[in-house]
Amino acid sequence: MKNESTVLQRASTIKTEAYWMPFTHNRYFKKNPLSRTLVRAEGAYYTTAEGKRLFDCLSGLWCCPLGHAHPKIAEAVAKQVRELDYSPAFQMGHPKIFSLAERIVGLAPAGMGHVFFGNSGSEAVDTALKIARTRLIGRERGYHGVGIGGISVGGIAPNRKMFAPLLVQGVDHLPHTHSAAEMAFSRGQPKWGAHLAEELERLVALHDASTIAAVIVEPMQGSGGVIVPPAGYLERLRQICDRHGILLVFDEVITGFGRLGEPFGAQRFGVTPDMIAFAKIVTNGVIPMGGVIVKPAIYDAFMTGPETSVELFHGYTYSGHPVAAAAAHAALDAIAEEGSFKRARELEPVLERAVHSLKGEPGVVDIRNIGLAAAVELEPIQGKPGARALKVFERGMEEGMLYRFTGDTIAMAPPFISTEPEIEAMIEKLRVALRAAR
Ligand code: PXG
Repeated sequence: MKNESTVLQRASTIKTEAYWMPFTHNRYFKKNPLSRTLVRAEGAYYTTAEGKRLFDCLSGLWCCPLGHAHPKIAEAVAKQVRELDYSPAFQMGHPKIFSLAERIVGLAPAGMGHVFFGNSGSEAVDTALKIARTRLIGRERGYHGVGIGGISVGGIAPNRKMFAPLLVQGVDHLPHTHSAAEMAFSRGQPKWGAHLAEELERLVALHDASTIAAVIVEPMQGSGGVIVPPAGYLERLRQICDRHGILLVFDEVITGFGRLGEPFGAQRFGVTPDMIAFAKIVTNGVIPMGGVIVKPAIYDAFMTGPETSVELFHGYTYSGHPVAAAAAHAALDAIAEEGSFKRARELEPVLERAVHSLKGEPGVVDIRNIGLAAAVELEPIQGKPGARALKVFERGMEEGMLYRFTGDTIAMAPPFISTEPEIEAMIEKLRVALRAAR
């Protein structure tokens, strides 16, 4: 294809120096950029600047499970750009964002009422925290984006350490729920660990409930390495929050819109929070969008004062962007037409069976899974944390697989459009890469 070779040629002349890459080892990347420069995407596959096809094992960064270049979404975006490309977010509205909010409330667990929009998970989280106001309780190993609020309630040490003086005051953390001794290689929800929710009682005793506004947790910790909530844990958190009048916020940036086979983790686990932060899959990753779904009581609490006064001094230029709204409508249409949530549920046991077959492979110390998400944790090479996972990642690309690695954990969250043989191949290639990286 002439077109294809032009794209590849153009990519091969890229100068990489000016771009400061996010969450990336810039210097290492820039030594050999072409193998990791993507020029095309279609369905469940990327093509690199070297012309190599890669299976998209993490659905982009958890956000593109309906497949790339989805014709419906592409068309909706193109049409929207011509019809209404931008509409001021403050004091103005447009039809698609009102209908989208209604649609998202319809997908959320019963009892939710309103949606506030931003453009990312980080903005969604910071919005939820601003709605709750202080004091805030997060959790160890939690990832809530990179806003000052998000890193303050987050529990991933390197993300906090660099910005320690900027962290929000008066935040405390629940312990994370992972225990290698109690739950290594468990499938789905571990049986051990519900009691860890009682730590919230300890924090309430320490600070007094009247000083605590909200607890924020990911129903399943994604970036922390697919840490699955112990059976009964989220239920207990809900009970304790209810007992003390504390808001429970679910950060569903990863788990929202089907990753766990239900619209939200809330439905998968049968626990309804007071606010849900979402992003990513809402537009299939095509246009940035995020937001917060809140219960009516929360919205109503702000609707006081003169009718002409602004109730919440918060918002973004691109809150509820029309093109993002069009992409979200098309993504939700596609989800409904293609039965994506059901498909994710069907593939869950395929992924579970396949990924747990890696037990016993070199360096594998734990395997975790739920929904269409799985992680394989590796024993770090002595004195070189992250080096083993990097080797696996690089070998994976040679094998045609784009895995995600952070630290020494390999994460996978394949597209909902994956076939069973593709999921099996993703795991068999990982086996090859693990054996090569010993
Ligand atoms: N909350 C959660 C639970 C997330 O997973 C964010 C907030 C922030 O979203 P934005 O859109 O601001 O990036 C996230 C983001 C990974 C990975 O490999 C995860 C995320 C982003 C990039 C990589 O696990 N999650």
